[in-house]
Amino acid sequence: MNEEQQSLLLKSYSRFLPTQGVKLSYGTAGFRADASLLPSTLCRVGILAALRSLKTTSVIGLMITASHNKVSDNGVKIADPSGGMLSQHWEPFADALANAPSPQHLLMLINEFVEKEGISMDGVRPVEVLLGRDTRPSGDALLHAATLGVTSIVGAVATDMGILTTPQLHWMVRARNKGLRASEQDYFDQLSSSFRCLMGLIPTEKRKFDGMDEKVVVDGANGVGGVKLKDLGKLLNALVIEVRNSGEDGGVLNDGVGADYVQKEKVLPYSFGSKDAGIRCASLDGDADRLVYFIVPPEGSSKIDLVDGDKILSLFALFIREQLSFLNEKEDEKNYQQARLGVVQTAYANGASTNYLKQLGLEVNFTPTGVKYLHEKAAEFDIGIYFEANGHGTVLFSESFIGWLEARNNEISSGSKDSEGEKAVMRLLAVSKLINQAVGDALSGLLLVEVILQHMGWSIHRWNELYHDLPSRQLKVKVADRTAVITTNAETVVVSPPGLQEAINAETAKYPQGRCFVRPSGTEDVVRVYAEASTQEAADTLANCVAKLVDQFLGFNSS
Ligand code: G16
Repeated sequence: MNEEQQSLLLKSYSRFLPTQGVKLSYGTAGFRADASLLPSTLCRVGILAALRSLKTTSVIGLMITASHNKVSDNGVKIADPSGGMLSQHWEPFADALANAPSPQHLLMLINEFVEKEGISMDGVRPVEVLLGRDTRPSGDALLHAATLGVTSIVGAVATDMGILTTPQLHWMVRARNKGLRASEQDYFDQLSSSFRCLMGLIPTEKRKFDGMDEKVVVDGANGVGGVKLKDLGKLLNALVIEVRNSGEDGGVLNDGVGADYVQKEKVLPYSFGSKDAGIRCASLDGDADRLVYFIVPPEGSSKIDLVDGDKILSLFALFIREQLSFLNEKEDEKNYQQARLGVVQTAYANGASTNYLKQLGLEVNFTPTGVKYLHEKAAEFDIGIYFEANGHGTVLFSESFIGWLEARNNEISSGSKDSEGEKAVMRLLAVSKLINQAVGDALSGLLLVEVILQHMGWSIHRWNELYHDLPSRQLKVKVADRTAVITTNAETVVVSPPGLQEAINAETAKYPQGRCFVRPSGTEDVVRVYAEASTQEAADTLANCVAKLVDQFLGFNSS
């Protein structure tokens, strides 16, 4: 590293000093903490993003958001050249860099890492990092810190893309690296044109059907997603989107609103009530990478019928399976193609959803929580659908399958478009453009749900009846040190502290259809408890008993 480079790094170190006594770790989706603790972290993540850009000779993304966390928190997610999450083998470096206690330490870490990775810091290669932020008030200051970090690598350019949803930024990074147009307008154009294409392929007899409302009412979590959805909605026909909790009327981000609240608490978000009974409702999270639907019950109850990520996955799987079945009809030779379809879930997936997917004959895979794991697994298939129950997920198409669809679609464009095989080709290609290939995206997910419901001729009630969820309960437990919980088998088994898993097993065995696991959150300072059983009362009791066990083993008074 030359002198100019060293002095730039030292300058940025001294500009944003780390908070004494605070150790941050790269969690489920990057760093997350109270915003006041983060300027030095953002500056260092800026350095890391620029180094990643140097290493990959590609554009990298840096998104300033704390997603579903409270408004006073903030955080950062990093988008790799593919638009997916930062490669996991860089996470330890991110941890070390964020916690480097002195300027010498910072320089030493960078020197060692750069050498290990074979990164040449000659200042002649183009380095660009796209920066986005959500609507949090701390976003501006943290953007400044991140920009300083990026530009403390000689020759690096930090491009401010403005206030965006997380999936928009990931989409832009992917598009830029593919040499495609990558503005927000391009994103909206791609989503709206593929939506129109899919709507146009719906048989006319299915266009009007029982119980289907043209309107979907969406809770925007008082975050960035609501306003963006309004903009997108203006480009759509045949669908009316009413956005509430857009944050424009002073509501607080994620406070009694948003997908995380709706999914975990299973209650109505603010501004929804009995007037909405029976209507199709949906909720986005704070940075619009999660989506859940819900049905408002008749008057007198704040409880909802939740149509969660598992049901979205099931709906997508049904539709894609149907299209693939058209391609498997041997007599339609030109459109004959066998593609491997796989689905990916986590331990939070309701047991009833997994049974349902298996009954459909689908290959169901499990990974730990975190889209970085699910995404990686789903990418092994020609079409991989992944969803967390919390509504984070997407549908991935392999390059080779897209290549086949495109080639076949070009032939079809100049010929007939009558057979179901031909329509399946056009539909699948449009789905691959509509649904975000980089990361889970509530906006594109919502449009795909809406199109499929219309294609099936289904109301939200019909969709919700695909299977009946087993009653479940999720709780959070504050403990002295959540990192003391170590799990295995896709987070279903605790290996440390010793004895905790045995105690959970003994408790779970008391309940018919009981299932329970605990894991440390990677976004909040809590241990999460998930319990499932044959009745709601049993699921609640099981969750509460296991929460007490966690407290006994790990609470502030445990020895
Ligand atoms: C992030 C991750 C998700 C994960 C969620 C909760 O979502 O992207 O994959 O499910 O955190 O993680 P944990 O249970 O470890 O706190 P988001 O929407 O908050 O960025």
